[in-house]
Amino acid sequence: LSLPLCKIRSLLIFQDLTYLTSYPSDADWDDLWDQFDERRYLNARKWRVGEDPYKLYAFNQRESERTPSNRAVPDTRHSRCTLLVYYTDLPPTSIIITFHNEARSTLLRTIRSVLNRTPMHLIQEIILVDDFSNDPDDCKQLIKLPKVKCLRNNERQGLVRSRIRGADVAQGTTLTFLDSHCEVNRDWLQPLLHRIKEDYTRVVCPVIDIINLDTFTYIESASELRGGFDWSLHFQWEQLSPEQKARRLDPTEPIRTPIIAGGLFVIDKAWFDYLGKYDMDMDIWGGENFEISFRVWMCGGSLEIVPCSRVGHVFRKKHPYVFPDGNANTYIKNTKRTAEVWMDEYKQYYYAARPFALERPFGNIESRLDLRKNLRCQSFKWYLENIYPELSVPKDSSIQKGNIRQRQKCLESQRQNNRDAPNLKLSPCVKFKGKEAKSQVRPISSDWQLVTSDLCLSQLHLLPWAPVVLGVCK
Ligand SMILES: [Mn+2]
Repeated sequence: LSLPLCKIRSLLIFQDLTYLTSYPSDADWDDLWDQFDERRYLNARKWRVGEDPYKLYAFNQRESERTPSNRAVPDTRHSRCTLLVYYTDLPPTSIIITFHNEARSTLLRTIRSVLNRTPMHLIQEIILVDDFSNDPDDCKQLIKLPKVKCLRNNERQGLVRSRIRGADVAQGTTLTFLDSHCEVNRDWLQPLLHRIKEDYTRVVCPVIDIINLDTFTYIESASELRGGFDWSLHFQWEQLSPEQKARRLDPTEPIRTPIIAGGLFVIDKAWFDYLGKYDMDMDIWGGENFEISFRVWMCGGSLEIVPCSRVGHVFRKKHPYVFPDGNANTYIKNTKRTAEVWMDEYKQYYYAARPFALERPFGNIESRLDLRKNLRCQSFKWYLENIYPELSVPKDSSIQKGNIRQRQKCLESQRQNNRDAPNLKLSPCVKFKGKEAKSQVRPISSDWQLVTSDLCLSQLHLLPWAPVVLGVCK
């Protein structure tokens, strides 16, 4: 027997089955569901013939509504996962689901999959945080379901402040954050809570399976992936290196990840509070996963993906909702706050990759800098050396800022309303107090390249009056 000690202990405790009494009987379940009129809830906001089924949610609303809320999903775990035994005295968790104008069918299926595939004694509560959706009933009507609570924001707060609101009222000792268009798979929660019971500083994620946005088919995703990113703070899934793969003798073993995708994870509540929750000044969506990932690693915790825990998620190609400040601006504000607080001298590479961020406002970060100091967190250099050595530091570290000049004129960026990329044009060079005007400054590397990462000077169309912009290189 090569089982670790904790697993042997679990095997012994497993004889005690008294905890099973906390499951409602089948009849009790039927009663609970009867109190909730599912068909009425769904019909009230159903897709209607003639409407574009992708219009509201950027996934196929019609197909989602045709998919039963209690459908079975394929068990996508490695077969060896079924042999693992977990602590039987795991503490119940508070599941926090925030949403803004989510489709009722996907929201309900998320909750129902949780209720169907989680031992009831492990659910302290399911806290829905409705981030000011148009219809308050999307959330309110769901409190008829067992364990479900509903909080509603009086104005749009975004993911971060909504999650904090849910976390602050949570009564469980752990917090389980879920997206509002998921389906949890069999025994998804136990392996996650088990890892935290062993070590409360672990922040753990399931493997995220794919729910197809057109057909709603549940598809197994590769399990030997981890989270990575580039200097523009763009998240990407990465294959484990051949060496890392060779070291993995047990496919059920958790994978340490430099960064989490952010939508789905479990964290000890006291640890979450101690580490400073989230950065309250981040808006709507995006970038918060970098901030919490750097903070967890640099301040004494760890991040891991647990292959025996599987949760399906509808991946979309675009956001179905409005960013009041523009999608790119919000992402830049959030990632700029992250870079300024956590990346030390390495933030120069972030700015080199996202030169627009240099000009963007990002609010006050003093309290986050204080937090970092009080927690005595490691440097970003330490993070790079120990947690993410695969991220290569650009050799050319000397990025200068300067203007691009033709005789007396300088290349100048001109911001337009509701546009992510500003126009560029030649204007008379301007100086304020001996310094170049901000709109005329561009980052330039030591070999005189205009540093724009994946952006190139381009024209929107080929007509002679087409404006010059910084656009994606083709
Ligand atoms: Mn999502």
